[in-house]
Amino acid sequence: MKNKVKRREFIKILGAGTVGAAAGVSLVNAFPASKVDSAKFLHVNSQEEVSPTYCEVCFWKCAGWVHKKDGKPWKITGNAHDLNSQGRFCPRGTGGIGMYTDPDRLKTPLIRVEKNGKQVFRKASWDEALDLVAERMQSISKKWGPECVALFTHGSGGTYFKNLLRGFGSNNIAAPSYAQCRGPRAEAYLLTYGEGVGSPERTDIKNAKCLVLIGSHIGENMHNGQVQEFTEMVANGGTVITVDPRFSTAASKSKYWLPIKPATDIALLLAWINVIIEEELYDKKYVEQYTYGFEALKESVKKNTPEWAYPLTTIKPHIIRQTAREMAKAAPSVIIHPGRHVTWYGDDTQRVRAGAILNALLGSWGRRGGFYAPAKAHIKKYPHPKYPKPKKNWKDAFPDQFPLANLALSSGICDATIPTPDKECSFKGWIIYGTNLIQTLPQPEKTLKALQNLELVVAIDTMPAEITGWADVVLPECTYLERYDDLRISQGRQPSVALRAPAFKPKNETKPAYWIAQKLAEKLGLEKYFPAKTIEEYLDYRLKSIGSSLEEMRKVGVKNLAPEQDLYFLDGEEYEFSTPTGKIELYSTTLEESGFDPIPKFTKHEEPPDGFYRLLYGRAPMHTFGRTTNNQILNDLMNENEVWINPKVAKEWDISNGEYLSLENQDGKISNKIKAKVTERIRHDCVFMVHGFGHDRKQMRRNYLRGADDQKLISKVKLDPIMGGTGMRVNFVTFRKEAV
Ligand SMILES: Nc1nc2c(c(=O)[nH]1)N[C@H]1C(S)=C(S)[C@@H](COP(=O)(O)OP(=O)(O)OC[C@H]3O[C@@H](n4cnc5c(=O)[nH]c(N)nc54)[C@H](O)[C@@H]3O)O[C@H]1N2
Ligand SMILES: Nc1nc2c(c(=O)[nH]1)N[C@H]1C(S)=C(S)[C@@H](COP(=O)(O)OP(=O)(O)OC[C@H]3O[C@@H](n4cnc5c(=O)[nH]c(N)nc54)[C@H](O)[C@@H]3O)O[C@H]1N2
Ligand code: SF4
Ligand SMILES: [Mo]
Repeated sequence: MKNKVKRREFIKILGAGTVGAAAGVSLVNAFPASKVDSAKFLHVNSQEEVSPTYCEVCFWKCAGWVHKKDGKPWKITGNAHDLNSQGRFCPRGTGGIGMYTDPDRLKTPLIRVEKNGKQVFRKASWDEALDLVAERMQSISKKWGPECVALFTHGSGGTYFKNLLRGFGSNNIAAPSYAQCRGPRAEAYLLTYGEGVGSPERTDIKNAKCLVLIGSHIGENMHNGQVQEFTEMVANGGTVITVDPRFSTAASKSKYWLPIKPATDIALLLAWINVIIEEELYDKKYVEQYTYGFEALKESVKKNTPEWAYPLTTIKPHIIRQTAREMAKAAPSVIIHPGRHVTWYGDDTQRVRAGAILNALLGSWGRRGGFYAPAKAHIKKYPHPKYPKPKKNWKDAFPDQFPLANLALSSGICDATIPTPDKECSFKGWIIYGTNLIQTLPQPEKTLKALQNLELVVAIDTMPAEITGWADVVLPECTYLERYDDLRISQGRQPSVALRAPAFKPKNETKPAYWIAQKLAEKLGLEKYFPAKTIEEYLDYRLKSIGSSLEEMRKVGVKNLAPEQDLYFLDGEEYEFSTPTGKIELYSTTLEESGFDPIPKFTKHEEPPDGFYRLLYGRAPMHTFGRTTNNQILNDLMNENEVWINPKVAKEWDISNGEYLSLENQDGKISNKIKAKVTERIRHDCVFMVHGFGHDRKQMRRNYLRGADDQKLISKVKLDPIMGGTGMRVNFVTFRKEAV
């Protein structure tokens, strides 16, 4: 197929406000101590108003209250009845007001036009912008079928666009939180236990006596409820074992820090399994009753002794034995944390499975201080007609690959948009909701190439993020503080429901996602999929099905739906797991059938060449990816990232602490300038930086060229053959003293 699309140029979006015009005082106060229920103060002061919300600064979705004083934003606090937040917000959540006040926000719909031979955006009315989107979607549908329009989504408002796209006839809906994040974990637990760990995770951390963190950097990874449970566990004297090439915040709270050589975790996990089996430290009764394939596992790990693992991992054999015994001593109140962002080296499903197997040997699934059985909320959906059945889906572009992927791969859709000699590209239109694909997907040059092959690119965002510069149509959403959204329905020890209601009127011409999707549906003749006239009607219907109402939820914000019950297995309780054998599969029959190792094995990964260091990345407590770096309140706390370098390495390169330099990767990709942080807290064979910095769009004036973007250096990935996750820690960098 000839590419008829005119080459898409990046367009800058001109900002209007003045830098620094946003609300002044820093509202940030990490975990403010107040556990007071703000609802009680509803009428204390006539100038103070509160309205319920759940936070959108990350996807933990804490419920809280937005406070206004004299109609102006004041602060956000936690809802005392909310189990996700325990009544306290994290620093990012309290800084959420900065999303609303950001002067650089998108303000009006924009359409790409050509002016004097140059592509520019012109302001458009909602009607014009949505007419154009509808017209192009219909034209793509006529020529290639509705399935050739894909949706990328991350965030609450994505729900309505999913509904729209399914009604349109496509189920090509992908989130980066699968192939770039949790996908391998979802599949590894499904293969082993027949179900996933969910979000918030079903880990009973507060009752655990021993917690093993493989990379998971709790504390920097600031998922509120989890951090609070971690703190409680540590305060109660629980043992933490942290495996991380970097001395993370979690490592600083640990009894054992195992500074493992990156990319060798499977070797350590197999050695632990070996010790637990050889020293007969496993839960015999549990293993016999609930698991399948123990003998095969025992045989398979015979050779994986601590002595075997030592030269691979650099962790001494006696430490491997000691830590295995610590776990066994705490069993079954022990958790090998399943991780969250687990797309590291391409063998990620197998690594997470090795941890899942260890949990089974220690008998922690279904046990207090291990993994509890979460209760789920049952809330009626608003009825709508059946969706048409799509004739094809993204998997058709990869007939022999990733057999066990259960969700669409965002990176896969990107690949299937670039035509190759043997394959026509399948996608002609992208609708992008709340995900900055340029910084989010690895191999950004591939993303740019795909963008050139599209007839329609729509970006629905709140900020002029990188991705919006590549769109044909930019649709400005109002922030979460200016809109209703679908209910937050959480699983957990108790299921719960939370309401987000607008605290402020949408600024400028911005609109909520529900409104945008519904209007677009009307233009496509798909209004039957949005039968509720307004979101208020939609929410009220759903809430009435649990005996509540929109009116009540506006007052209480959160409802916990049932008392805690049946969190753990009763002693010897019969239980059928949803796996092919009905047991916890130490030996995976599904993996065997699909031609993969039924028991995880260690394979060696490529090592950095001389003068190069493995590039690792992670989180900072006060930021969520790139979505908060332009937020004044959070930018005040951290306005650039640094590259962590071991002092020995720094000495070799004559790099001093605080010096600016650039990084260059194995393919000659060069980063923006970044400050060196010379520290003993990282191994000599790797460097580390926080993801989400290094924006290069002038329209975001506060984060422009602040720090470096790790994604620019991720030009290589290793795909997980089981489910298509993109292993991203396979890039090596060296230093360029002359910073660019
Ligand atoms: N190199 C590298 N890549 C990574 C990661 C990494 O650590 N390093 N992490 C991976 C992981 S774990 C994940 S989950 C993904 C996350 O990837 P993304 O979810 O894409 O994260 P962001 O980069 O923050 O992009 C969010 C976009 O949503 C916009 N936005 C914020 N609020 C709203 C809203 O209310 N409405 C709308 N419409 N838009 C909004 C922001 O302005 C921003 O453009 O990235 C993955 N990719
Ligand atoms: N503040 C904040 N919190 C967040 C987010 C955020 O953006 N900001 N994002 C949320 C999201 S979507 C996700 S998915 C999670 C991600 O949070 P996690 O799941 O905790 O992230 P990881 O990438 O697994 O962990 C990064 C850690 O892994 C270490 N590491 C790197 N390579 C290796 C290795 O080979 N072996 C071992 N053992 N360790 C290694 C790094 O040094 C770093 O400490 O965080 C969530 N929480
Ligand atoms: S953990 Fe923090 S940023 Fe995430 S939802 Fe909760 S308060 Fe918001
Ligand atoms: Mo993630």
